Amino acid sequence: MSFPKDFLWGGAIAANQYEGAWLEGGKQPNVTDVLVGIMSRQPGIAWNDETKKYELKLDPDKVYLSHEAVDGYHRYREDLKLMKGMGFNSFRTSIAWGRIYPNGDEEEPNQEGIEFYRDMFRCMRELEMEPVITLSHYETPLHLVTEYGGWRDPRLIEYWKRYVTTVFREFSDLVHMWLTFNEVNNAFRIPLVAAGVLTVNDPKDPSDPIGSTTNQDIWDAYHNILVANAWTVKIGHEICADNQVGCMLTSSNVATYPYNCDPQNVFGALETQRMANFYFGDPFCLGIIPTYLNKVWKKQGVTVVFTEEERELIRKYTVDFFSFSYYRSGTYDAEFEMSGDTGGLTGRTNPYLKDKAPEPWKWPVDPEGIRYTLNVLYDRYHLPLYIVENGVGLDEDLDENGEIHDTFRCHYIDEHLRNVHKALEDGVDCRGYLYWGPIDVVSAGTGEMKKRYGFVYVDRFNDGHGTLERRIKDSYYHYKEIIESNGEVLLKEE
Ligand code: BGP
Repeated sequence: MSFPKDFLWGGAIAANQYEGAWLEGGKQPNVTDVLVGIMSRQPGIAWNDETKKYELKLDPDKVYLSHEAVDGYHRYREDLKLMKGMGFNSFRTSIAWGRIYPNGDEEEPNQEGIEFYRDMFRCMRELEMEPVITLSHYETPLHLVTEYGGWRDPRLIEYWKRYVTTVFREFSDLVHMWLTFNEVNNAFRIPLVAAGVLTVNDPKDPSDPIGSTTNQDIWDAYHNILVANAWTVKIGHEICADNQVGCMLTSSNVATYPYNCDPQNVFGALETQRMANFYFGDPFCLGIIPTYLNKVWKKQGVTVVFTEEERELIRKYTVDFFSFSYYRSGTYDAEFEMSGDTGGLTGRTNPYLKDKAPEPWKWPVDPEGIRYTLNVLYDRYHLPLYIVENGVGLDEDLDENGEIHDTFRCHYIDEHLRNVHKALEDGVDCRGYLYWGPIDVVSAGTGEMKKRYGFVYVDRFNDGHGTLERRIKDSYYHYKEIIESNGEVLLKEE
């Protein structure tokens, strides 16, 4: 048995890490534009004591690489051709909300933004690649955050509905696969980007905006995002019957293993899975708001009330598929703090995992974790699954011949895909593997160029210099071979 006939093979990127042109074509800043890395706790905004509002104030000593990124805004045609060169039949990117509604709360969309994405999606279709489009990949317009506190304010539901209605109307002839909120289940770890939320009414310490964001505001954002997600499914289906709307959650922590069989650790692992993933996954996929949240809310002293109409909406408009990122597993031990970054929470070192990525990031490598994750998600939701992010970031330089021999990356992909295949044999309905990120882009977590995931190298560096020239790495040919054989080449070698 090989991979399914219509399996999606491709790669994934995001507008904010790829396009650059942060103020071109009518776009206004979004939340990632003010951060050097989404894990950073110091956004480039400052409190104005007169207006009692935050306003844009970038740090002149920092290099905001994402502002130019890898210039995808001007180069997507050539880049997409490079992707096609590997045989991609699908490609994931996001629409930067701020290209369509620059401040988020306008009545009318920005035509230039619409034209830009229309051409990009048309180009994907010409190259016979299925566009897989994220509606919000950490890209809430900054104005919505500084003016309203972002998703804590229910008015965002209306602005969001306007935005998604526009893009569904404009692009449903070209795009049928839509992902709602990228990794929104990171809401508590990185509230500003993942949940687009900030406490703007009387923040505790305005010089520490992220630290001043209250749990109540994050839960209000949770509430409003669940409602908005349901509206997205409803509107998407109404505008075009071919539209498939899925959620996108970081699911590295679905694979949270108890460190041992101590019942405390087993239950702790379960609680980590819940609060790192299922608290969003269950409402999105099953239409239910988990009852264990009542205890969490009580403990945190917050009030979260869904009206009967909202519950009904969430129950009725569940997603069509589940898409997710998987980078590594975590290991729960009650004695250790679970901490992490964009790859997920790790906890205690897992003694059974022998492999890890090289310095300096050293993310543990657990290919069997992807099989486990696929099985857990399928058992729970019985929905088509798409892996829309999996990959490895490496510190790479061209050798004396101008080449990059990224054997570690090839090995990483092989092992993960073999486990995807095992999950297929287990009976899981997994329909695609979109590698993160097939061309070097600005890293999400640390905002640098040095951390490269690409099959295609981009000449740009942490200090901002570089020609932006593209070069092919060894992994390009490797992935091409896998795709050409529909994965069979991996199974022969097993
Ligand atoms: C995910 C994000 C991506 C991405 C990837 C790798 O969390 O959805 O945007 O970049 O992680 O993370 P990083 O770039 O920090 O290595």
